[in-house]
Amino acid sequence: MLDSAIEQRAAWLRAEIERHNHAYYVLDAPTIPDAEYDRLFRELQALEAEFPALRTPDSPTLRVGAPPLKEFTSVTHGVPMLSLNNAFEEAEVRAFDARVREGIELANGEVDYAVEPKFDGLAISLTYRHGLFVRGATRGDGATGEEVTANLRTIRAIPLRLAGEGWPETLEVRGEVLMLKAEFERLNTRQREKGEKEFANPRNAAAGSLRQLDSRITAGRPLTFFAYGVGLGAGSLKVATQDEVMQVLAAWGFPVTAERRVVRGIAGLMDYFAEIGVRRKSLPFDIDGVVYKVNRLAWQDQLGFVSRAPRWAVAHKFPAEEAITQVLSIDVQVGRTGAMTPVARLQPVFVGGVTVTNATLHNEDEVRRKDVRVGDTVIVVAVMPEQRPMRPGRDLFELEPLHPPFALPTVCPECGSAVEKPADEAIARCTGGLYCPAQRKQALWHFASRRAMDIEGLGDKLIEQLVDTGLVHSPADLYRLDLATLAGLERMGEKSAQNLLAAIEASKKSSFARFIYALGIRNVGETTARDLARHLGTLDKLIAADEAALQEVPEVGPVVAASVVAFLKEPHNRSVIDALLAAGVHWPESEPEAAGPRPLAGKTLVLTGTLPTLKRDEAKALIEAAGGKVAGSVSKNTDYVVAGEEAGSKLEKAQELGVAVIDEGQLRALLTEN
Ligand code: 5U1
Repeated sequence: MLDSAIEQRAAWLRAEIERHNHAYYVLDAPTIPDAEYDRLFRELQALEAEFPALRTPDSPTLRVGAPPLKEFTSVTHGVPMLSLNNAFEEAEVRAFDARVREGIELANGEVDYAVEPKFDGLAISLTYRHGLFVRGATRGDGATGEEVTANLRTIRAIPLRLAGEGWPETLEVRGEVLMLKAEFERLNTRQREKGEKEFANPRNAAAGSLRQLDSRITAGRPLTFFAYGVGLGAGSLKVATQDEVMQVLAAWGFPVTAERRVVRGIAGLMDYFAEIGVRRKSLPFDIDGVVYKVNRLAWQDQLGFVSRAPRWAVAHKFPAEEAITQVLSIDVQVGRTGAMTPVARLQPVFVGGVTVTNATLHNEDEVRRKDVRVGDTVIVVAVMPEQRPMRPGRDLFELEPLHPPFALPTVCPECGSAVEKPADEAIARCTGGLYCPAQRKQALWHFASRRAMDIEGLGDKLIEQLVDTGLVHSPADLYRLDLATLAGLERMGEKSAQNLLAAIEASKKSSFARFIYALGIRNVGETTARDLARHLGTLDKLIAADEAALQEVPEVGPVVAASVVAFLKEPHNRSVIDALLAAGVHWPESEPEAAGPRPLAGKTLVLTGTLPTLKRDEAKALIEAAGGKVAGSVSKNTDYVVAGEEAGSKLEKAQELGVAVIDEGQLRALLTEN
């Protein structure tokens, strides 16, 4: 049994500590010296340690964090958390105000708006039952978020028990968790001193702190909170305006910003925007705009929502920050599929809360269009050609640019293979698919996949290990792995290693079609690989085929033909193919498809509408067996359009281009010609 004097003392300590927390963290007006606060806190901790039954869910000692969670659980918000529509220009704010006035049918007069800064933090929802904080969650997708109660308990600005009276049985309070700029600087100094990673900006620091499974870490981070609205329970507040909602929240112990106001009409909104814009830098927290809300709650109800955003509120955002810097070099990055992306390396510049050192330039055409060059001065990356470094030209009176226009390299910077850029594509690619280190993991994954060489047990994680440890550079290296090496890998037992070796061995016996597919040639899927295998029969013939010969294969057009030729022309790929054959990869020899009469050889046909007796697949198979090709669309290269019932735009296109249109009977006649 607990002594009631001890219970009373614990209750008094809880109330006293929380009173000081509120004074310090919410009102920013400390009432006792830190040492005295610490003494009260330690006394309560000692009492709770001795008499665990004293621990109540609103005890301030819980603010030091709890043992780590395994994972966050997801929770459904009682009322969805809304998002805000954005306005960037005055015209958009005017349009918002006009929609509001139209929605509430206010022909004359102006609307009062409750306005406040738009905090650059993380939106959260706090649930109180009978005045006690019971659950806190992140916004998530608005309908469900992650439960972060233990972490939110550590934030001293969040009341664990509501002050005042008149709160609904269940209350959801919405607001933003953030880190004050000064606290952020102090935290980064501490991180630096401890040799730990610094945070890029207060928002990242707040997000990283809130998403900790170990709330003891969150407890050590200086987070704060501002309330700005009510979810569940809003209906039972006895108030008529947004401004009164904020006053009620403040009375219940929540921090609300002192920067909020009620303003009238467009002029009021624009004045407030200008005022906060001027004071933005000196505010203690980061903001990315201001929020305008129709003040009268009855009008808010009348206006309602469109999808997830209220019609009665809008975020007026500040323009994105800009900074001027210099292009130091333009490098080329090779992606997993061989796509080459030019990237500008910049003189590091701090903008929008992060240090920018690189900027993607998307593709070569984009670089040319913007004419970005080394040495150029850029606003993050809008080019300022007038400041381009120049040197005297041949003609003494003219200057010429110091650096030439950007051009992609003709060979891949990662592996030295040739670069291919189809005329009608924006993206250039490295052709060394089997060999290029940038494409290695993707190439191996594809090579081993079920429809390719079907190496069971060779998944993403293992490929990652094999490549990262330098054991495998190309698919041919797979066939050199031995039991001791594999069994020595992390998370790989002897039995799994044996199974994998058996699967690699079994994959040596393949088919020509699978082998072609496994090479991962761009634009060559499983069906095309089968067509190529069927029509060419041998690897030698495939390698010897030029683009024209390849286009003889049904379904193979100029794009596929060019990809195949580029891939097989690349010596690096050829050596990997040779190594695969030398390792024992093989398939039954077959002759190219028996040569019967081929009345449609070299002809391209397009099928449209419903034919009287032949299904689409049957017609296609008959045409291909007769040596013809079936294309998906009509062009001037089409020889015949085979039209059935309800033929559509393809028929019109054929007539427009003067392509011969035939019916099923005429098709059958063509098929039997010799
Ligand atoms: N300051 C503030 N930020 N903010 C964000 N108020 C505010 N209100 C919001 C959101 C999403 O939503 C209400 C309009 C529901």
